[in-house]
Amino acid sequence: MSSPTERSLVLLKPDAVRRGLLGEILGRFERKGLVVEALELRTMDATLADQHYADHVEKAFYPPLKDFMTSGPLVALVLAGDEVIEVVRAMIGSTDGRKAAAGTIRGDFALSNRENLVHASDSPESAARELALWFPKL
Ligand code: 3AN
Repeated sequence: MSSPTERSLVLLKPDAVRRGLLGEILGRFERKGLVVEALELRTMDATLADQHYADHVEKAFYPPLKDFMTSGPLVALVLAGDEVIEVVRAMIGSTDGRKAAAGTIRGDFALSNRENLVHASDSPESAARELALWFPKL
């Protein structure tokens, strides 16, 4: 018996929208074989930012991160597929785009540890929390 398909909450951040990289990034996920189950262009407000980044609100890097994440529209996605959480994390690369491996999305297109193009759930627990926050009706 196959296990139920896993889901991940993925955000194509405001820098991805501004830089015209939506097609490039979404295309990589599609070519990998992942399925887009929901997709929405929306702007994060302060309340949603504080909820989404609940683990980071006390950190020094949070105020500029919040400013950036609320600075313009982003694309919120639900991606589904076998082991999608781990697969997408590997595809986006490490947090700091300057250190992310070539071939990853951040490694190929980001030169910052704040404006790093993509957010993706990092565990089944964070995926469940983030999916409920962004797509409560799904
Ligand atoms: P990731 O997105 O790789 O899971 P987290 O969860 O550690 O990284 O951090 C959440 C977000 O906070 C990152 N995507 C990045 O935009 C920002 N961030 C993390 N660490 C720093 C830092 N040292 N300076 C600035 N921004 C940071």
